[in-house]
Amino acid sequence: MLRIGIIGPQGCGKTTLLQALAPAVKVDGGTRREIHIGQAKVQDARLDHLYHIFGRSKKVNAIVEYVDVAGYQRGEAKTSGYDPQLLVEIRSCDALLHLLRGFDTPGLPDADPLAGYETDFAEFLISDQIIVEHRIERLEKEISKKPSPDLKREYQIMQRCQAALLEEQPLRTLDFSAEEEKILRAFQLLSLKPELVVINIAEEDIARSKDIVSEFRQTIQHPGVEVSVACATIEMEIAQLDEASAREFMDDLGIRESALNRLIRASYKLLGLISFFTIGDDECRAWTIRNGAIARAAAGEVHSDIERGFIRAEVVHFDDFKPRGDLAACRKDGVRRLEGKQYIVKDGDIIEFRFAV
Ligand SMILES: Nc1nc2c(ncn2[C@@H]2O[C@H](COP(=O)(O)OP(=O)(O)OP(=O)(O)O)[C@@H](O)[C@H]2O)c(=O)[nH]1
Ligand SMILES: [Mg+2]
Repeated sequence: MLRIGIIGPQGCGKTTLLQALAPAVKVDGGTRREIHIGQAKVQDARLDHLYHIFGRSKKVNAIVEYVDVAGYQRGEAKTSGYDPQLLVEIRSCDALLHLLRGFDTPGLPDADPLAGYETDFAEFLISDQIIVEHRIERLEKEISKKPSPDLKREYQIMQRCQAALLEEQPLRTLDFSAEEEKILRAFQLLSLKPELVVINIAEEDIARSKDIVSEFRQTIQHPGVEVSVACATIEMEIAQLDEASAREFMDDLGIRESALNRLIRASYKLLGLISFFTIGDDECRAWTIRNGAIARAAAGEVHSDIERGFIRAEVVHFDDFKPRGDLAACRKDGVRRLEGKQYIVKDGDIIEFRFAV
């Protein structure tokens, strides 16, 4: 399961946001610091439609997993900086939801999300630089002892990284081949991770959301970084209400849509994930795979037996299904067709696997 790390300066609202995103938070004990993990449902109007049309008893949404690696109790965190252990935890995440404090808190400096971002940005670059430099030193030694094409190639990649970092360029802005990316993945470099910046704004700033985002974007123009806003305390309240009360609460505050669904969808995209659907005997279900995955891998998500015994996949895209509303009609019109195991699954495919075990 791919994971998004909720990171950001002390008191920026990480724990509050995680609770809003995924109320059922599991706590991993055992380590020096607690790690909070939450699974958020990915709302998907297409799945809702299928569930409605097919009338199955259960609907199963795709999920995104979030982790609040800081896991401090309130007020326990250090005033600034990320300690080395915390950076190790952040490195193990697949993407980052970088939360910034945009509201004032007694006892903390005035809210300055831009400054907060720049501080973290600099710290992450330095941390990457240290890793890259160590690796370069190490490779130089190894190459001088026993040179090999693999070592030399890695050396070149690391030198490219080093040059970029010295120019204060995050690594995610460089172009790497799939093979180079694979080599780099082992080093878990922070500035290579896709990042979603979320400014946690004060309740009274909700009406100014758009301006706040565009101000931020004007100053910080890092490619590969998305910017968004949310008000974590409000979102937590909305998440705890039933649908009707939530609607009323949002109307009172002049909020059209909860930010959570938007954030979850953005997170999903950030991780490079897409959904395909299955219509089972008793459930309509959305499954998650990486963008670019083949039908056989999709089968493996559902069950390892289906992957092993894969024969064919019968596929129709949701957009072709919707106007017809019936699988047989889709087949008749040729939009529902058989695909082999190498077929590249598209976001929104409705798939029935044929397999033999
Ligand atoms: N006004 C306002 N207060 C917020 C918001 N989000 C969080 N807070 C408050 O800010 C304080 C810190 O929130 P936490 O969620 O504990 O922040 P954190 O990032 O987990 O903090 P550490 O784990 O200590 O780094 C709490 O008192 C929250 O109620 C927000 O959107 N608006
Ligand atoms: Mg916390």
